[in-house]
Amino acid sequence: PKTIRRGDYAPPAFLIDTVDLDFALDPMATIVRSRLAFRRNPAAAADAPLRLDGEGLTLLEARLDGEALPESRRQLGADGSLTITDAPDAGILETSVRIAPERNTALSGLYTSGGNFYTQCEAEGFRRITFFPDRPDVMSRYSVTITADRARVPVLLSNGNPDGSGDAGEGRHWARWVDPHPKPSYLFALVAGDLVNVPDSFTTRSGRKVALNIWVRRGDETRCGHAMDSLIRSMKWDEEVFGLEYDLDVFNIAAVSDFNMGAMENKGLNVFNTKYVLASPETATDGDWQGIETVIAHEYFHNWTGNRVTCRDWFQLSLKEGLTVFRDQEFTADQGSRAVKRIRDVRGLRAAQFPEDAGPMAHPVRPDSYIEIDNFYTPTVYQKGAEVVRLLHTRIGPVAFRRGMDLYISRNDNQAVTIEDFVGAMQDASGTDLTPFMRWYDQAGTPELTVEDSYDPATRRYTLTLRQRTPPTPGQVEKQPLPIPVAMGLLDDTGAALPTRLAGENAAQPGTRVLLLDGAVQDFVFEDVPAPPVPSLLRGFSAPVRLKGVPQERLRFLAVHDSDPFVRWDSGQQYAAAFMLEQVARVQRGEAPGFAPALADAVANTLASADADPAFAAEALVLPGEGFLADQMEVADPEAIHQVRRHLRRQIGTHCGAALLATYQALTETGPYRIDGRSIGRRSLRNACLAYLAAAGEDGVALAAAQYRAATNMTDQLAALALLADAETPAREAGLAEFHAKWRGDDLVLDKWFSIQAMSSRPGTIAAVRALYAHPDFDLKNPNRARALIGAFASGNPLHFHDSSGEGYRFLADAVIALDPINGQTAARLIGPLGLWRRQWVERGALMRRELQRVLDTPNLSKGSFEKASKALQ
Ligand code: HT7
Ligand code: ZN
Repeated sequence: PKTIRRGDYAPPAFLIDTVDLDFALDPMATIVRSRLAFRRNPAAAADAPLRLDGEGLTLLEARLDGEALPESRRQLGADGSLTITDAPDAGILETSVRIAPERNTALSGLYTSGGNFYTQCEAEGFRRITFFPDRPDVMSRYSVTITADRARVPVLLSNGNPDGSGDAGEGRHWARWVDPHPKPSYLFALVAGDLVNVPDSFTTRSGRKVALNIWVRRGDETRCGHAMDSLIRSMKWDEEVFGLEYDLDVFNIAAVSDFNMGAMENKGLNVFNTKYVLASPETATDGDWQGIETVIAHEYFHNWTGNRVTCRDWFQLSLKEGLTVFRDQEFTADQGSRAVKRIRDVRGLRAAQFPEDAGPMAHPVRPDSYIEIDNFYTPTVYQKGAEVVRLLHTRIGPVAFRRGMDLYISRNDNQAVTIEDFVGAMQDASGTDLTPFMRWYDQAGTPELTVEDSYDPATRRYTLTLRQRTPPTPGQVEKQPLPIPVAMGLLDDTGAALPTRLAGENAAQPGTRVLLLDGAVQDFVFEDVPAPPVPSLLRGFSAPVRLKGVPQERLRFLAVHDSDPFVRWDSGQQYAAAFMLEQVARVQRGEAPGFAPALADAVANTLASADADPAFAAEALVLPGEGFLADQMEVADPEAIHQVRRHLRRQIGTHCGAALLATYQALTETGPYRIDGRSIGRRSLRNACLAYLAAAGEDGVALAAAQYRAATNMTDQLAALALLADAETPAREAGLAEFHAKWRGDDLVLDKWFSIQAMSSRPGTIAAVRALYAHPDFDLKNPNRARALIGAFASGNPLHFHDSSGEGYRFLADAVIALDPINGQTAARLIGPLGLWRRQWVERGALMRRELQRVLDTPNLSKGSFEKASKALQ
């Protein structure tokens, strides 16, 4: 397969001003007629032919300026494209093609799910619907007419505003949609079928009334309230915080249960995975509620960052994704606890992006090349991309950042632009030279930040030496220093904040300040420091780096005293992680893991003050995860890590049993289920206590069984069932069977049943996972179900995935090979965990490589899976 390189970008030869599409919908034979008004792009080579992308289309007819095109002037390429020779500089091209949505299991292009029609065009799905220059820098105005059987397909939706509907005879009907805003083809959408809508409305701050609709399957209407509420809050927030108003008369969201990702921001017609729309207390966990709020906000925010201002090419993907993740993170932070949100986001970044940056698929936020762009919707492009936007925000401050956003949008509205355009707007709005920050977009790998310090009592000078180093990544051996904003403060020995004055400054600053480390090593000299201070660094996680080598006693001190909640939480985590890694080393030497009374003290202190902020306390109680610990090791040892974590949980559960039980009982909910931040925090804390109690022994397991039976909401029920699924108790089989019987008819809940079992640490889990794969309710064609079992096992169960027999690896490879011909995109995304073979013992690494090779040797492998497996093996 061909490698696409960023440096090879060339402007499109032809532009398409308007697109008129006509769909005659039929599951096996949909006819798509298209009328394109094209003209030669003055910015491109004058002699380039008119080439239209296409994939799997049956061409029925092609006409140029009203005349049928002879075969001699139209060539169908081996890749499915259509090239017109001797095209005039401007004209009208009409094509008619046939496609079979029902056969489309890849879920890219036009496909059916449950008898309804849906599209997914990002990144390159539009070419599976009609012939078109399917690239984001071709922006056109669309009108769409849809015709279908009225009884089976009563609802006909597309982008933009409705523009008429009527009877088409013979039991069919039609509807027309017009989108006044130019857009790239990846934002095209069509949804049609037997759907019902939950309506609402929003009046923009300039007084325009927008009709809002969420379209779902009959029966799901009662579970859309939270999604609608999140949408309305998002619309309001974007007006208040960024001055951005919605720009159409309607905003439609359609939910579909077969979907390759979370959701899609098509102009005026977002398509969502049902997972990110449907929620009720009985069926959705607090995590699901939070996920819905995030994804609804994210897709809505794309209306300006992505849709009105879009990407010139797919290498610029983070221009829309990193920026929009930053915006959705800020939205959520403003809805509740900013500190807890930051902690959760950093936890997510470290769990997914840091390992990616340290593995074979490491790539810059703006990649240099790809084979299959679908493989680059990654934590690096999304989450690290958001961190880079946050860096800029920290560097220039919120006021200049907002000015920069205004400038970015006003300069680039209705255009397809690059990351330079975004950074350039921030630079011009702030008057700060941001050129060095471009390195964050172009250099892969997670920088390591180390600290040394010294205090001179004679001069009362305190010198902080910051050093950075970025390890080599595939294809990028030499690394440049990056500009790293380090938000920091100094504490005295009682934990009180010291004002800070750097050499050369006139006055001391109170509170947090930001140092800019922009060389490999730099000294920061503070004046008038009365005694040796404790530095608090990287407050709020001001840069996506690994802060290394902070001594344990400083971490303990900061975990208790720092004013910055992120540093308090992180210091506790780093302290625990360092201790746990020491115990892993002991286990590897054949010794028993030890126990740190300091950790039990920290848990006791957290519990004692938990009432002030239960959500924060819950975050502080959870020990660093197995993946996080593995990522700290040069060569991981999943068994030893699991053993140490389990041992420590048991020890803490035993030592702090009384306090844990008291907190657990005090948090028992009596009133109705509520979904505000405090209630969610109380449930998280209560379930964190329960997890320790269950780790400690039978009484705790019995408590989990009782909670499972008594729970009236999915959060508490699932938390208890997950603990039972890990335990040796008769309540386990009973609970799992009862849960299955109760929720068999609910796809989203049943996914949880599969995941819980896939992530169990019990012996025999691999065989259980194989049995679940053969279960009548398992459906490889449904991406949610595939991820719930295969993804949860490979990414969420390091103990069994890395079983020394290699059976876990073999299961994953078998599943990928079976899924690839059905849905290559989803198959390729599952391969990731096999790529971390360099971080495992040689014997395990060999087994992993063998399975990657088996994937690679599969005939007709999709180019996505080829890219993932081949890069993993390099
Ligand atoms: N922009 C959307 C990405 C997306 C996607 C990409 C590839 C294949 C299928 C897809 N579905 C959605 C989602 C987002 O980030 O907002
Ligand atoms: Zn997005």
